[in-house]
Amino acid sequence: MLIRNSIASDPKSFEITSKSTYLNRRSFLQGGAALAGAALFPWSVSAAMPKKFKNLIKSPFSTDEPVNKYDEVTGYNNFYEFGTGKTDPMDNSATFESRPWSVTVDGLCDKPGQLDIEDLLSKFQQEERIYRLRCVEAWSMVVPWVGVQLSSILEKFEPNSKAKYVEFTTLVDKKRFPGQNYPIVPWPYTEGLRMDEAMHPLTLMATGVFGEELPPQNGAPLRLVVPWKYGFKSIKSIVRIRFTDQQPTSTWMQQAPNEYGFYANVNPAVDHPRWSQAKERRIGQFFRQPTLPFNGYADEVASLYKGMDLKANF
Ligand SMILES: Nc1nc2c(c(=O)[nH]1)N[C@H]1C(S)=C(S)[C@@H](COP(=O)(O)O)O[C@H]1N2
Ligand SMILES: [Mo]
Repeated sequence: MLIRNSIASDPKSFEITSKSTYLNRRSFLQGGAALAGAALFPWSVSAAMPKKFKNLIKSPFSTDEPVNKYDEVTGYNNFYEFGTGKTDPMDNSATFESRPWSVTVDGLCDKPGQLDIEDLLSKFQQEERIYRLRCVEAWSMVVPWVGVQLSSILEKFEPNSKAKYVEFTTLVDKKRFPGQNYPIVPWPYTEGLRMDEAMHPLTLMATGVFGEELPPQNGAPLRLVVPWKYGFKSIKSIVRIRFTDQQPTSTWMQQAPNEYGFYANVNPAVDHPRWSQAKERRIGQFFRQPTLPFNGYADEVASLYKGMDLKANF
């Protein structure tokens, strides 16, 4: 995601250049931090070890394209609560505490309540789903997410027939999210889905990546993954889910309504006002490749938008 006034005539080449430098810096920092930790605080090393999932089932929805490297998925991120640079989320999130954590689920439903992260991890089947993540900035990655089908979470709260949309909200905490001390975007970060999009079997509430619980930079302890939409729909570190009859106004619609619409379906045929959407650069590859309609999930989701003008509803 780019802010309106940033210099972005060619976001792709800009990003590729910055990538190799940050990856080198990353290995250096990792080595140094691990050494210091081991010598001074032997216990803190094991405390920081991410938890591995047991009994993961593999999803039939997974793509068989090669998965991006761990350092790419966790070191090249958009998470403005930690800063706007691609390495800021990794660099500024090491001490982020994602426990305890609970999500308020309310609005137009018969059983409003709380979703506790420990319950989500222990009482719901965790699946590994390898999905493409396609950022509106024209880069993409293939990510082995772990998570729970969103519909199986939402139905426990019994949304009623008035619920037409679901709104998601990220935590506000200026201490834990240093970026929130600056008016980068209007806080809290918010997103929304139509009810049928939220209940679609492809929509995942991610709890992990690479078989381990999510690191903070990828949205710990839970973040949305909507594989046929641009990455910005996949809101991180969620604290509230609200059923509503009004179309939610997402953060990016507030920030730049002419650039970022509510639907945000990956659409190579509709240009972003400042660049073409027709191609993408898979992080780690040199040549650009064509972007697929609905990010390659047209067979599964195109019917949700039958009869809609996708140029107007971008
Ligand atoms: N709360 C919050 N969620 C967010 C963002 C953000 O800045 N804040 N950035 C979005 C954007 S633009 C993208 S491309 C994806 C990136 O997810 P990743 O860093 O796990 O690849 O997160 C999305 N979710
Ligand atoms: Mo993005």
